[in-house]
Amino acid sequence: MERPNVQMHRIPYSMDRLPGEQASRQASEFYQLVKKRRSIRDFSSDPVPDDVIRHALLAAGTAPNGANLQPWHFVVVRDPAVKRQIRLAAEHEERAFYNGRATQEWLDTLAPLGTDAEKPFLERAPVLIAIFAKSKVADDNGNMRTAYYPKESVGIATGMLITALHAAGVATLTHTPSPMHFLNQILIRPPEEKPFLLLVAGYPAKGCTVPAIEKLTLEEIASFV
Ligand code: IYR
Repeated sequence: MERPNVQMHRIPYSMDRLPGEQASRQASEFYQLVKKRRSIRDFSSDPVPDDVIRHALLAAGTAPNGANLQPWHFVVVRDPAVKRQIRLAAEHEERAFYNGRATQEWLDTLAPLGTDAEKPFLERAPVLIAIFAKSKVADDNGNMRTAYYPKESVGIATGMLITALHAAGVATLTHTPSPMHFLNQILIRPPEEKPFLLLVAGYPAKGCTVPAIEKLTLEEIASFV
């Protein structure tokens, strides 16, 4: 079948070519910034400015994605009553996880991190961002179209969101109670939006601690050919 002539209008694009030394410095400085990021579970209830959340979401929305269909939706939850509903539903799933759904191998792997089915941070943290991946997106005429690579796209956007929040001094926790379809019910999202992740955002509480973990070395995570 012949393809219709629907080529998009094109515009020029260029990037400033940084001198080598400056590029090295900026790459190194970026690494120094992101390596300080840690997932936390002990959140302060101090609020995060709306403007910070809004800009971090705008940054996430610039992520590369399948056919520019932008198959994501972010629900920012600050209402204590809604946070409570989410906590209760998540803890219900987590109890099933810790009391039988998870394999013994999985539980053994998690044991050093000290996690359990109690999720008080879902109420205490000032912001929860429920992230949905759309399997279908509406086109200009309102017709539903298949989205391509939704999980990859939303995964990249989520990474950018986490990094943008970290750069603004906001800590996060990627939380994935499983299954997560209770988020569709509580947040009234349509079935073609699949809950991808619940991002908890806020500031570390006084006395917050994190596990003393180590990251793999460059040689361990990368090879050069
Ligand atoms: N979702 C559970 C279990 C859990 C799983 C992994 I993989 C983690 O890195 C951490 C926790 C929970 O949130 O407790």
